[in-house]
Amino acid sequence: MIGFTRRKLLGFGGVAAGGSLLAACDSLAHNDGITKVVRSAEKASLGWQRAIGRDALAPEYSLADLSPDFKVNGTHAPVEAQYQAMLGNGFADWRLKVSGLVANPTEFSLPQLKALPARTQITKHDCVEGWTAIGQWTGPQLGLIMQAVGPKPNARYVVFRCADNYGGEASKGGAQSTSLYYESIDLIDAFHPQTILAHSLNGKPLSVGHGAPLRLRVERQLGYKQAKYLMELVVTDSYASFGQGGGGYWEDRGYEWYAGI
Ligand SMILES: Nc1nc2c(c(=O)[nH]1)N[C@H]1C(S)=C(S)[C@@H](COP(=O)(O)O)O[C@H]1N2
Ligand SMILES: [Mo]
Repeated sequence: MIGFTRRKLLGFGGVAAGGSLLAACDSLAHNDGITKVVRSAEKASLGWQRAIGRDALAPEYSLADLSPDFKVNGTHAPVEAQYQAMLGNGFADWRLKVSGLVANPTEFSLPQLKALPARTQITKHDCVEGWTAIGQWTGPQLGLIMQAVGPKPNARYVVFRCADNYGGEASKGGAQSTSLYYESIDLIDAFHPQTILAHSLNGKPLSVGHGAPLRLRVERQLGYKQAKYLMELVVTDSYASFGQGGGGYWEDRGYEWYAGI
């Protein structure tokens, strides 16, 4: 296993420049399934590789700037039986499924995702409701996952399927909504260096409130894009057939699809 310092330095850019994910993480190299996936991803097509490099960064902060209390918003604890069962089992049965327009559909366990080179970033979360909070997020770059599964040339978006029905909590009126939370971003944001699948906040595994076991951080966009309780990533050429077609739970209710800060 690579050391912490090297792991910290190995951003997606570093991996891409080195040309090999295998060199980046020895423990993954011992996993045959992932080795195969990663090898074939190295023959990726130019179509999606052009998306790499449009990487103006959102501001990053220091440890001294961390908010003492990072508010929990939206779903606080998914009521869905499937989620409750996975939580009860410490997420041992949870898998992140990656499907759609990819060369190698793959399922990642939490230990596998935690073994990948990670990025740690201290950023400001900005909710449309008017509050902000600064937190330190850690997890593998989505670009690394995308490189492993190999988007097909016609791939344009990544759709994030979540475990929670936002309206399902009693405090929000019970089963008023029948649609699970979802979000989508384009491949430019998917390959942005600050777009990570975070498993930790402020150095600790995500709490249920903040989206355990895994959530999206896409730092140039607003709070509602930061999908919690990730279950599945679908790579697609259009998000029209998901939810009500707006590209996300709140987009279906009138919010902007590109929620730039
Ligand atoms: N799955 C899911 N993701 C979600 C939400 C939600 O209700 N469900 N709420 C969104 C909104 S509006 C915000 S501001 C942030 C809140 O994240 P936090 O609870 O970690 O502060 O998550 C976003 N992602
Ligand atoms: Mo929000």
